[in-house]
Amino acid sequence: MTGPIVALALTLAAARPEVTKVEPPSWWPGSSLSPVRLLVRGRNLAGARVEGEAPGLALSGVEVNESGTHAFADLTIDPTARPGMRTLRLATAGGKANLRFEVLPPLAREGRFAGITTDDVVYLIMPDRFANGDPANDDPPRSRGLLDRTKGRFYHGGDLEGIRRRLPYLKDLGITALWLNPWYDNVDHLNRRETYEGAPITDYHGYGAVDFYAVDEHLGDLAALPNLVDAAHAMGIKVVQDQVANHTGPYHPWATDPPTPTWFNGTNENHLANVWQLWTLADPYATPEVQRATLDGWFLDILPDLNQNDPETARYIVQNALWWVGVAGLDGIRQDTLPYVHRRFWRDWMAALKKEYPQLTAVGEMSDGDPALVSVFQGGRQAFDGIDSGFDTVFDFPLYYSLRSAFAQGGELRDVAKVIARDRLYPRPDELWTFLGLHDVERFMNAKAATNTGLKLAFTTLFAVRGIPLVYYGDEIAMPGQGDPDNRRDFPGGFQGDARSAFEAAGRTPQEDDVFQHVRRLAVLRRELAPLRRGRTVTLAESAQGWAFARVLAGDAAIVALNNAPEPLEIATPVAGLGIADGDLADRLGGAAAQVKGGVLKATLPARAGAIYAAKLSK
Ligand SMILES: [Ca+2]
Ligand SMILES: [Ca+2]
Ligand SMILES: [Ca+2]
Repeated sequence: MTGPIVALALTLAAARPEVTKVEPPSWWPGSSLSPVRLLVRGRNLAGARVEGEAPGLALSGVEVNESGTHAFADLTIDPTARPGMRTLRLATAGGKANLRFEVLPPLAREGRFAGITTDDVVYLIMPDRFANGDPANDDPPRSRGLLDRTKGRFYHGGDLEGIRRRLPYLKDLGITALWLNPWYDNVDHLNRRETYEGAPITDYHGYGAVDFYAVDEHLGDLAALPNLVDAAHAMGIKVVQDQVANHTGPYHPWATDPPTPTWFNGTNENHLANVWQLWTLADPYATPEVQRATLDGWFLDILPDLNQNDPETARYIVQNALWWVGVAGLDGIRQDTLPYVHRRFWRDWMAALKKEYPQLTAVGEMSDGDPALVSVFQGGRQAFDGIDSGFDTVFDFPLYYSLRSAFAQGGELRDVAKVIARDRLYPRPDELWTFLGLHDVERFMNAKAATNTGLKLAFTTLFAVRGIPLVYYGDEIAMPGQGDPDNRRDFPGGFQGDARSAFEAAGRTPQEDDVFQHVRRLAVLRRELAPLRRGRTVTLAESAQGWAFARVLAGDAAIVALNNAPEPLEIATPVAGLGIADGDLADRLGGAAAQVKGGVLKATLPARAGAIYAAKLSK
């Protein structure tokens, strides 16, 4: 017995340390975040210490986890450190391992980190499904066999370079900001943990990160990203990254080898499943036990839930967000699954981002139809729990449901007005991100009563009500699609061999071009009429299928009149209180003019149509 044990001990003592990953791989001098907390992954790191020096860098306080697979250390970057690759050395009793780290030149702030405002029109793209700019990465050597355009849940070949090449299309449409679904590296093989009808899928959608510091090889690489961002900025288009702080993909290396024992809420073998009880998170009477499965449970019972109460995990996530913004020059962050992370963490996360990038904005996904619940997650005031998360804004899911109901499902327009009437619940309702569709819901055109006319009227409403309008790629050409993944079809003309290109007028069907031209016109109007972007809202008249409101800014107003009935609607609404003088007002959407006489605006709207009248105010 004695012999083998001695031999094993000798083997362990002699095991050489290895470093396989350094996170973050780079940083820049002069950052408000200092020191940088390094997370080094490898093997045999027990007892590691820093040896030698690297110019401009100081590494200290190395801590290694019990299994010797992860080391944490504080890295201080001298403000005068010159850009370039550095090699630091970790030494153990078993030997030495190099650790590579790059000092980057900080990006110029001019034209970057700008934040998304009510002046913007945002366009959401699922990068795999929009345009293929680089066929060489369609079926990459390291992840062969995941490409199949006939399958909804396989990669289709779209990439960052494809988006870059289509920027002129987006510019022409009137888009000023892009939100891209996650570009993190996702698993290089089939996802056999999440199956449909017994068949495995791929993580083409990007929400299953296995590396938070890399771009998926199907979409491009770390060079393609700033190429896209810089080209977009040069055209006046901002870029928003989709980040996921709640969970990792099922195949992230941490799932079987966490850096700390409490890195996740539970383990692969022993964890709670998420029960989606969102309302409990804003229930003033709820105990932590009631909320636990919603905050700490694993999505689909398979996505490892990050534990932001572990200070190391929290630092990792904050740094990761800062790193992407800093290396790519991003303007905003869309945060996935916002409510499933506790609000104290968001307060700290947001504060760290604002400290470095005061204009940067973050929008959170709080998917629920009740403004009373959604509004709790928009920062700017203390909520019932005493916490002001500071989180800039959230998506307006309540308005989305009402727009769909009124314009695609045969419902009433007054339900849209009723949602707006609850704006008092939000700290800043004007900054809500409004939308008709996105990647998680059935396409507008697949609803039971959807028509081109209804879609155009919905877009008119979207571009005229308060908020920051978001267009889901393809909705501007009335693209159809059922739920996930059929709602993520390839944009026609984005892929080699496509029979036609909807990126060009000649390649669009009359129905597609009809909607495209309408959205384009609305974007122009929004640019020309400042009240549509920045004006306060004044409700003028409401009925079951009629609605008139004004957006008022200084000496200007935009009067918006909407008729969702299948017959013409006569409207007569007092506007003298706004200071609108008598006379004719042209419909900037091309319809008949309205008459203001004796302080009353009169107009006849055709069936299912909207009008936007611009007016000067006398007071
Ligand atoms: Ca490609
Ligand atoms: Ca990958
Ligand atoms: Ca969680």
